[in-house]
Amino acid sequence: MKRRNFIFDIFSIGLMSSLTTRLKAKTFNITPMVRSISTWKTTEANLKAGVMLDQGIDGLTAAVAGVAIEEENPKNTTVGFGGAPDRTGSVTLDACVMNHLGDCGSVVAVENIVNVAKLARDVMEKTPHVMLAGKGAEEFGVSEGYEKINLLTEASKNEWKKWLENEEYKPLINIENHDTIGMLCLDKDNNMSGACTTSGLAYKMKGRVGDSPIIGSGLFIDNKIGGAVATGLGEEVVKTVGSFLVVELMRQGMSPQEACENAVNRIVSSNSQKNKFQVAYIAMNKNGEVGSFSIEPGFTYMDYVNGKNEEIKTGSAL
Ligand code: SD4
Repeated sequence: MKRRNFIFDIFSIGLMSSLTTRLKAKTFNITPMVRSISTWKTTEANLKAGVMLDQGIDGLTAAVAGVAIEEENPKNTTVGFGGAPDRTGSVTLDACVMNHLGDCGSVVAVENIVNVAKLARDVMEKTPHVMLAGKGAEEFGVSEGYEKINLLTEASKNEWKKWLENEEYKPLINIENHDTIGMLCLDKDNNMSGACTTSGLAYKMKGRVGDSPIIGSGLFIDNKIGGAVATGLGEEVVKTVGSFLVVELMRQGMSPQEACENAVNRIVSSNSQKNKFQVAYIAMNKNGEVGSFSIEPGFTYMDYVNGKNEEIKTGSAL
């Protein structure tokens, strides 16, 4: 063999083997367990899902029932009924779900319907589509028997009126104004599903859509690897397809914690904005290991495992 070819062959063998190492998906030795995690201090919602998982209910049903608690909670001004309106005074909701089969459903900018994660599930299971937006989503909901109700509570209306006095749009993000719920559920069959539901950023422009209903941004599940959900400034999550990124990093061998840190740091290092903002991820792999990380301090998430539901503080990049 000529020396040049020999060197080329050695190089290509090396390249091939490093490629196959890199492309080999992570495998897990599974110990059966159930676990649910959800963004922010969504105690009741996570407990609901966790108890359902302990009862043997599947992950998707548990996740949709869990997040419904926040959708129906008028005090949570970032989700469902009582959510803060856009700057014209309309409450518009975004949600999505994804199951262990890789099926997904999403609804975008829906008015007058409270349980939009369930509606996203109905889009997934009862229509030939993945996403329905605005009036179309609302009409589909009504045809499925969802009740139409005004989502704007007196309290949210009053806050909006106060906001109108200066009309300063500052989506400063943290515990004070962020409670979007994203939830991941690992069920007794070791299947993972998730849901994400929000009213988006308070006083957003009419028609604005964030990351939460976008599969891969607000939520992503790959049942061979695990799942991730995002909360925070959706514009920044969308730019890096954040939840998909976290799952892909886990596929390459990172722990959920390492993957969340990596995805957050990617936003921090490529950030063109000078303003402060929050983005946080939570993730779980097929072994039931979890991780979480945020840009700004202050983010917490709920963790239900072995019958215990606890609030966990996360580390942050800044
Ligand atoms: C959005 N990511 O619409 C959502 C907002 C959020 O807690 O997470 N709020 O950008």
